[in-house]
Amino acid sequence: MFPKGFLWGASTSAYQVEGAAYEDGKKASQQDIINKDSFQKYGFATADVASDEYHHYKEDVALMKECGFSSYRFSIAWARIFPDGNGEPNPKGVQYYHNLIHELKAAGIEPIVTMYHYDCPWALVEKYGGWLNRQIVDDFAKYAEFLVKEYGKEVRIWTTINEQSIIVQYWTQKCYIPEELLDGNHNQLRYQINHYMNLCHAIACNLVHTYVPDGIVGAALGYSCIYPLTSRPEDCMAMQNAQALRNDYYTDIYFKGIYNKAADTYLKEHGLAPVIENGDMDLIASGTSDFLALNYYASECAKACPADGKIQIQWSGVNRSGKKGDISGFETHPGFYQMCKNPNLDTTDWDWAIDPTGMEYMLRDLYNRYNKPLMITENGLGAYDTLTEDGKIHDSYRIDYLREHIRAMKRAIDKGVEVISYNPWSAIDLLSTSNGVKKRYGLIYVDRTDDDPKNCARIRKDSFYWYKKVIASNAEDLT
Ligand code: BGP
Repeated sequence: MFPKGFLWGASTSAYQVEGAAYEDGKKASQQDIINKDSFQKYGFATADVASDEYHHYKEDVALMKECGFSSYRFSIAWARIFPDGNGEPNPKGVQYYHNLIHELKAAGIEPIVTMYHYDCPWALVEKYGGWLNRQIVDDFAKYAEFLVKEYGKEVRIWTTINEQSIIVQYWTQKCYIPEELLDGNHNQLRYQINHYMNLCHAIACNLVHTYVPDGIVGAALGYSCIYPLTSRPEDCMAMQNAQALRNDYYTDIYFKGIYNKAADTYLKEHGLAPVIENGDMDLIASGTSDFLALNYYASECAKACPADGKIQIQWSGVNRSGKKGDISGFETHPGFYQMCKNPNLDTTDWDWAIDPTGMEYMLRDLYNRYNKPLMITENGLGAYDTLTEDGKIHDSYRIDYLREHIRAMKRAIDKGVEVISYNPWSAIDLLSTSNGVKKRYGLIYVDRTDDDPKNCARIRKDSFYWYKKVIASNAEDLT
């Protein structure tokens, strides 16, 4: 059974919903630049308008209230607060989030705030390369301190950095990385960026603990449980290797303050390990997390692979077309593991394996190992939706997906796992990180296309009405 007071809601991120990319003093983030490029190359929408939540936030909060949300997870755009990344705060940007938070609180909705969701201010990229430079740790620290002091009276639940593991894997979508670093010889930088993020995460945890009296804080991690392709011992070992490098490498930092040994050894053997300065590990160990927030969409599968060959990370696992099977290959670490398709699972049109049981597996495994409360801050089905002539969206496929994942979460809770909240992706349709706006996740439809933002009218999908019943019954009624 879901406990009384369980937080139900949904999730978004700033650059994917807000729009108003250059309004009221905001300057570009790296996502404004990356998404302009994706528009040119693939025809995916830019972040200029996105879902225009900046202008629709009152309407959106009213819809969340109607649906019964008791929480809403959103992120703050660093470049709206500090347009130049550092220096003077932008009063209008600061006010926008006060307005949003007040609107939510007045509707009885608890804000769950993410400090950083892929959108480094472009000014810092221009100044020193953004995340490629250790200087960002100082600027992030100032930004995080500003946030907790400014909003800490109203915001109790904080997540620090969104999806470090996914930033490592898909660094060009999530960070601005100059062309000349993409030839495969600079993969160490992925782990260096991650190290800077670990420092930032620890600093942010300490800030919340210092300035937010009843505050709780943790990272939001993109997490897939990993199965072995077969029961051959070699595949099972490869699964353990993949688990170490893709998952434990992050969770061991958050909860134990150490780099996972197997992953660290592998990275050192291949010249990929980050440079660590004196005092870094002490700082990391001091910034303990109160919970782990999980973004779970799909499980993964790994198999053994020969020791000769090249490390393949760049462009692995990307499907841009939205046609099943059109995937650009699989991450390979020769002699360690290779990711592969799980023949037992159906996938979305973008080749993400649909696996509700994986949610239960993940929750039980993480709780067994770390014994800390868990939150689901993302989970959802990216799909093509059709707006019918009479203005409806019949997304039964999304309802099926969410229902089975809620059931899986319930099974984990019934076996003793402490889960605090469920915030599927996404509250409303928004700009996908990899596929424009035609890949939709929302409970609420946003009427726009990749090349035409139209008026971004909001329309409740069938899943909205279904989720409303789920919340009202604390998930007793999932029909
Ligand atoms: C997570 C991100 C989100 C999001 C989601 C779906 O990795 O935290 O920002 O968009 O995945 O991914 P996509 O948009 O690429 O379909």
